[in-house]
Amino acid sequence: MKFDIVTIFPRMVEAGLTEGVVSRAVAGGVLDVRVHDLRDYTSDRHRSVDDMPYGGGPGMVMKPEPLAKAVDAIRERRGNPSEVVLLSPQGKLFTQAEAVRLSGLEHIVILCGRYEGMDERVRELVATEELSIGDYVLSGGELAALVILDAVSRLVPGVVGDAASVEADSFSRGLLDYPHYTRPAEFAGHKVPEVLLSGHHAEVRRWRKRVALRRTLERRPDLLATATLDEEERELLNELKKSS
Ligand code: JF5
Repeated sequence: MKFDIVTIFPRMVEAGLTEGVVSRAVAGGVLDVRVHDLRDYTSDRHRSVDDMPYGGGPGMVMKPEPLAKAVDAIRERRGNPSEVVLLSPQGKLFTQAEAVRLSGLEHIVILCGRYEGMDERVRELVATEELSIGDYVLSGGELAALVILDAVSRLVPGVVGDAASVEADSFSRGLLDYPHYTRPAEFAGHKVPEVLLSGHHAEVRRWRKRVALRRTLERRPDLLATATLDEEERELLNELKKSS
């Protein structure tokens, strides 16, 4: 899968590509990631990427021309992308379902914003969609681009070694994860739940389901509306709702 990331801080994005599963997938050729310096697509002496807002107001706005030129150059050198994603707090929320959708595409361009925002014509003419990674303000889209790259990449076959661990991930199941334990069996007075040491596999599965459901009910009840529950999980959830 191909990714092209356009930014005024290429080293910030590259720094996020030097460790972990994504970096190994890039090294192994499963992912093809290029980072582009937006200033390479400016045409003035100062390599300006921003300018004052029409109508006044605080801060600066990203100019449309360098972003349009950068995407044109990517098209010529790397082929026609499946999507051109603009990252901003105004975008549609990026969820695991969105990560699954994007992981099925061949080539994604990501545009990182900075300053107070982008000229609206970038949305109209350059981007094909606008995504937000959550309801908070970042200083720029670079960290959001790394978040999207990571979440999408781990769904691409061959990026995460163990496919079962991708499948088991919290949001793939639509519920929060159950608690995990490893040795020692007691740490600072806190014991590992007895059932996990018992060797009763059916009991372990049932306990994990119950605790995952209880956590989801307490912390993220919104997830229960869309989660697909099996028979046993529906029963456990009804019991939990009665006792709470
Ligand atoms: C950005 C102008 C983009 O702050 C964000 C963001 C928050 N959630 N998802 C993305 O993007 C950076 C800053 C300023 C445009």
